[in-house]
Amino acid sequence: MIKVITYGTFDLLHEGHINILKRAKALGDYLIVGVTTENFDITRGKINVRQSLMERMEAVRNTGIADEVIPEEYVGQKIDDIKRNNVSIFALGSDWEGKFDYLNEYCKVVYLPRTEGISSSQLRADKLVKVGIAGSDPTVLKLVKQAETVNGIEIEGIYCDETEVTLPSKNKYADFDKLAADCDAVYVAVRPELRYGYIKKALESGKHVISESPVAMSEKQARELYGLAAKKNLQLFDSVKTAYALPFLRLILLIKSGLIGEVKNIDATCTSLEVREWLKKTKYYTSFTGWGSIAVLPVFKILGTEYESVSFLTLNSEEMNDIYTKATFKYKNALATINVGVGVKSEGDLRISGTKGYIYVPAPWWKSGYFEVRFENASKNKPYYYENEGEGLRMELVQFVRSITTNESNFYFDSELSTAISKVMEEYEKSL
Ligand code: C2G
Repeated sequence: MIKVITYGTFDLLHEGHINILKRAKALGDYLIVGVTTENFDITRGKINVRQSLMERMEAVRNTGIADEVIPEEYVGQKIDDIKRNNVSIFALGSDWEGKFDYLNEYCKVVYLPRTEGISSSQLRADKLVKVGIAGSDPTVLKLVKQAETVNGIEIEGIYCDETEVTLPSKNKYADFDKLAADCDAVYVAVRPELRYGYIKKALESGKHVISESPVAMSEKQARELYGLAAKKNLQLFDSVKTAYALPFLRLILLIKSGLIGEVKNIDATCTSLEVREWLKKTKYYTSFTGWGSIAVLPVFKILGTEYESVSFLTLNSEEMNDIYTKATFKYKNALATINVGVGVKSEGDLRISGTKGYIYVPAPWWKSGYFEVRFENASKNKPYYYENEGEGLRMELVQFVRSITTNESNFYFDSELSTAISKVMEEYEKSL
């Protein structure tokens, strides 16, 4: 029996894919199709895949052409698959001509003609989401940069009434309503106390929203916004980038798997020395409103949002309110402390302590691709490394486009988490 193997992402399965599968199958008697996993695609620079691995594998299976469908998870797997399955022919589209000649050592390599005029990228680009930016938070520049790497998203223009960052030379709008009217979605990067108003306006005019965190300064306002989004069938994304970053997602799963036992304490520190003039003018966007959402993320993701109480200690300087805040959460069976500062510099690390061991994430933990699981018996310590392309923001944009086009809910960051963050902001304000 002649076994043939081929690989691909097979996102939004189209005629070109079906043709290649048929051509590959015609080369032998038995066709194995390797479908790339999300992680493997990310490491090879393909980040805007729309469908999940399950959906893509199912679509390939449903063609009825493949005899076996397997996931492709790592570099070098092709060699493994060929050897293990006794494969005679490796086939791939002509766009890969020459790239897999090294496999000739293990089987015959065939490049098949590619179907012209159709591609997954084209299909993805058909559903273009136009995004308008409101505000001048420094993350605007990061978002514009990341948006360039994500298919299906386009920055339409920018509206800003106060600016200290050099904004990209995109269409400038003098009026927010006009910007919203020209877009499908709005990215809200105004000061914290103004966000609720902008988000509400955008949702009311039927636009999806991605907002810097917190989305509102009270629980009630956050609930109102999410209620409005649900009613209008719109997406509202709370943009805590770390929540979408692969290393952080893996860290949470490791903890849930019980590796360090029951989590009893979390210490998270986030600081930066920011010299922005308008920080001095506002009672907001100081340490807690600026860093609180990120610092509290591991706490809420690991211990949940049902804490029993929270207490705050805040330092002011003559120039600025809240140059440093320490917040301690008391849970039924655990504690957590977050330290945040914009006027004090400290080690921005994260420690998660459990009954069997602990996890140490070095500074800056919110974008670290590395962490260590440590035990009493240090010989059992283990390091973990992950790709962190785009610091979570890229994956967030990918999910944002996916949620808009498929109406899939935001699995990384739900409205309850976002609302809990707004609730903490409210409690912080009351403590002042
Ligand atoms: N294809 C084609 N015609 C098109 C589009 C794609 O023949 N119009 C072929 C590709 O050449 C490839 C297969 O369909 O053989 C799957 O394409 P993709 O889903 O784009 O996956 P790709 O990134 O090419 O994955 O390591 C190699 C990869 O696994 C191949």
